[in-house]
Amino acid sequence: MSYTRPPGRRFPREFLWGAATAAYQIEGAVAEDGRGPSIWDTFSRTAGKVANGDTGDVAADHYHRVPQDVALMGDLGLQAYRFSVAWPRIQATGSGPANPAGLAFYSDLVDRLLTAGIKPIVTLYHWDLPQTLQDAGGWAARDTAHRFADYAAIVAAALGDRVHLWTTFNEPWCSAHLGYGSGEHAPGTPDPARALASVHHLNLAHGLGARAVRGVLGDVAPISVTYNLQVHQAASASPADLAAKRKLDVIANEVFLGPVLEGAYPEEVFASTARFTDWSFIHDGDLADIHVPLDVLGLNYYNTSRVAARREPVVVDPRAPFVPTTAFGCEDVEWLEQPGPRTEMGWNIDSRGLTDLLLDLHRRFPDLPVMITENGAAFDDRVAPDGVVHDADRTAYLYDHLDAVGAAIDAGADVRGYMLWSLMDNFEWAWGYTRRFGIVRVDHDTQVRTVKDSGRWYRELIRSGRLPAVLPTEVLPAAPI
Ligand code: GBH
Repeated sequence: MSYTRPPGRRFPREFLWGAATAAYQIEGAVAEDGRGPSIWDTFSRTAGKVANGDTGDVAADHYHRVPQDVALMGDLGLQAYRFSVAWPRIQATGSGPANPAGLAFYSDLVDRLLTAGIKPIVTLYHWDLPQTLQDAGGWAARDTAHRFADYAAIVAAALGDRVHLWTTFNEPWCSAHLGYGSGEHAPGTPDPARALASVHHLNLAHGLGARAVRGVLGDVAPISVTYNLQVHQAASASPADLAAKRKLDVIANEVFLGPVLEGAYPEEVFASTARFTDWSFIHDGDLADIHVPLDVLGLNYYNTSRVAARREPVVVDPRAPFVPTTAFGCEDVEWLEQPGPRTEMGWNIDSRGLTDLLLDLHRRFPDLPVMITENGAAFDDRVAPDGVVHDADRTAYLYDHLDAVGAAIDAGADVRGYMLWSLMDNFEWAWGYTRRFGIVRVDHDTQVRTVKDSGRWYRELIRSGRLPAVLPTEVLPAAPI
């Protein structure tokens, strides 16, 4: 009897293959050409906040290496490149006239990408708020949303129709919940009332920013927002565990999806957070401003979590000091250990969660196309004697997740592309340079770039547009890039 291998997965012809980065994580040059300080400069220089005291002062020195980095993207065969614009390069203090040198940097990058046949996908905000705006209240201050709209209009006017897709925000959950909830990210000041005000002002800024971009470029300007929607799996089908899952879905996901895509906050959140705020920062007309039609929903996906209702009744003393957390008002919910393998971040590997998420979104928003704007993994890369990183673990992670994307597409989900995180090793926020997500290795002393095995595998995947039926155990040796 002969066995025929399944042919593997062929992706749609127009499916965009790319890779992603973010300004503070790769650029360096933090005090050059008029760039002002951001909250991440301040945070990374505060003792105890970032591993090893690392900062983005040099990062991958991308600011000085654009020609060679774009050439590298071309060698990898990328069809799109997702990067972010550093607000403090454009407006050093977050308001006032544009800094021509900052605009010139991104304009040159966009031109070089287009010359190389690579579509630019621009994120306007990937966490580097100008410090001056933080001093005036940061995202907890309503005015920051208006400042963002001004900034968005400036960038839209400068880069114009050369941009393939605009993204207002990368993971506003992180800005609000990690910045003001757990304190793991800048500004690092746990305060649930300010966190929830920040949620609303980030939503407002998204709406005003999207309107500003369309005000400059017309309604044809393609606009998206990127969320790290969290896939909470209930530990059982009991009503209590399902309610626990819903409570976390609301505080992590629905506070963004609701207003942005449906025009309303989920009612439950007002009760579950009443101890912290009365939500009076929502003004008349805000929800109409926030609820703008989007062309694409961006999704960053890494892992899943398992949740349950606590067995013991939980009594919360309203006068007790706030215990830093990202799950405001969810003291009665507990996280359970996820089984299975983990990446170097300690995050579990669960590619089926991505298929489930894509299909849930497809059922709920059938007309809204999705793009995977980040997916990837940190592993303990070793440089082999031949000078290359044989990162079979990363390739396997990418393979499984692309297979999960393919499964969702086959079941009807409209997924337009995949931006791998990340193009190159970089400043991994609170982990500094101790974690590596790149398909290109960066030697953080010499800045030398070396394509890893996963990068060569990705190049072949892009070339063929086909995910093989099985992951080759030997990941494309020879053929150095
Ligand atoms: C993204 O955020 C960022 O956009 C990017 O800049 C960053 O470099 C990249 O990911 C890698 O970190 O509760 O232990 O199960 C990732 C946001 C939020 C994803 C927390 C994982 C749950 C971890 N992350 N989340 S856990």
